[in-house]
Amino acid sequence: MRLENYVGGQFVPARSAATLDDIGPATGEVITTLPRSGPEDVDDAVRAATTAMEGRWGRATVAERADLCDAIADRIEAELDRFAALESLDTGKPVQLARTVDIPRAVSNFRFFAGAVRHGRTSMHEMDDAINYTVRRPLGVVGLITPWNLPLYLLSWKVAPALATGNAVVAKPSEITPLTASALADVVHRLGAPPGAFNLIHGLGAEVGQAMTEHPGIHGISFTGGTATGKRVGAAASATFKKLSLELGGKNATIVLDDADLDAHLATIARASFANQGQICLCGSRILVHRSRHDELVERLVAHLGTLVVGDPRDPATTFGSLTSHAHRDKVESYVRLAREEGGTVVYGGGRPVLPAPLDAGAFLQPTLITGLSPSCRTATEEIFGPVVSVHPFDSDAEATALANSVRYGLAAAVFTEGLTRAHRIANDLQTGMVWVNCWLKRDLRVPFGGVKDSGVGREGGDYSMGFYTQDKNVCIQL
Ligand code: NAD
Ligand code: 6OD
Repeated sequence: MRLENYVGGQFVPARSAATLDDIGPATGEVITTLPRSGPEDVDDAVRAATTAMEGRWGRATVAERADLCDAIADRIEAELDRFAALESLDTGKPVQLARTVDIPRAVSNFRFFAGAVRHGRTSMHEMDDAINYTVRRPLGVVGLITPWNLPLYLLSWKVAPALATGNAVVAKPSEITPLTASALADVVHRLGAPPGAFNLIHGLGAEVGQAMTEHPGIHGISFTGGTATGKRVGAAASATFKKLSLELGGKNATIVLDDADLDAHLATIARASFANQGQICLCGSRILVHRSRHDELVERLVAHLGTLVVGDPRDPATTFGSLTSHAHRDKVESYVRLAREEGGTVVYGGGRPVLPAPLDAGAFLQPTLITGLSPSCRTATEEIFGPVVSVHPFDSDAEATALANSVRYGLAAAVFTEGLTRAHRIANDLQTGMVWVNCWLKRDLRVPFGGVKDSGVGREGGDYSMGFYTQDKNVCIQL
């Protein structure tokens, strides 16, 4: 199996014929190769997308666009096992997680935006002597750049609204996890979508992503990834006045108040910390807990972590897989060392699990819980993006909020309390784009998704995505 780009309805190698290896992180073995594309391949894709907008795809009706999204959803759903196996192989995540979260969510993304565009509304503003009506038109050619942690989930979160609203897409998935993006291109191809409506270019961020953000033929960029990369994307995209959506990093707080019902919520607190091996931008990598509940929470979390099944991602019984690359594990491990230097006590994990061959060569790291760190130390304030979570006591709701707000990021937070008034007050005072109360990652696809501070610019989801991928035109008629 060799992956190829998908340009103008054809599967093609990079013009240079250069390739990159795709490594399966659970074993370190090469799974396949992918094109190491360059600016010339991006040019080809933009040309194909522009031609599509000038041709059949640009004239597609709302019903045709919605039907295409529904058909993509149906195909992915019908091939759930294949997609889940590919996602697990590429990322090291448990296949069961891919089967129950990643792939079903990709299906929902396509179905949701098919429905959204079918039921879309525009506005009319009446004056005494004139009427204004506002129409929504696609942006044109949009560039979609995505990370490795939830490959198809996040790619489809962008492709679905972009196609539903009538844009032509140039997509660039992470070079670390290209498999399901290629499987999506295969589905689009088999469905006979108009050539050039969906184009896929594989390759490195600095080579393909950078060329996309600089390309004058791309009218908008939706980027999900790290904050440092987001800065580069923003700077490059501004030179050609591209519309921009940036979903970036986080250092989210899970706040456990003195009245939290741990019997009801312990499993959610653990999931918020360690789901997908802690590699979800929304994971609560800092647990702030009222001092009166600190020891109880730590003890119960340690017991819970002991029940996780670390091992072969292909095994349906596995609940904790490998990290997505060896380089990333090196980075996460460096934070465990740093935490020890900063005076932390590792109360669970901290090392590599002992696993049989070939998993012994995989990028595994135990779920790791650390106490005793200052909330202002590097471990507690920098994004680690892995299964390393620190626990910090506080004495008042005001202190919890201040600690939560003390970092440069502002993506999400979760609050656990039985007190409704306290929950409202804390939710109001938190400097984040999203707050969950007594739950985590509960998703209604209509609500705004995005962060403040260094966690990004703009919102995606529901009307926010429909607005991002379109431009409004007002027509004023004198009566
Ligand atoms: P990354 O920033 O390294 O890469 C993301 C994507 O950008 C990849 O496709 C990469 O190839 C590309 N890229 C790299 N350099 C580029 C450049 N100069 N120009 C254009 N594109 C470039 O991020 P990652 O390591 O793949 O993912 C982890 C990061 O993503 C974490 O910081 C995490 O918090 C963040 N993330 C955020 C969200 C969110 O919704 N806020 C969701 C998932 C991940
Ligand atoms: O749920 C979503 O819509 C979303 N964008 C999740 C992002 C998760 C980050 O890793």
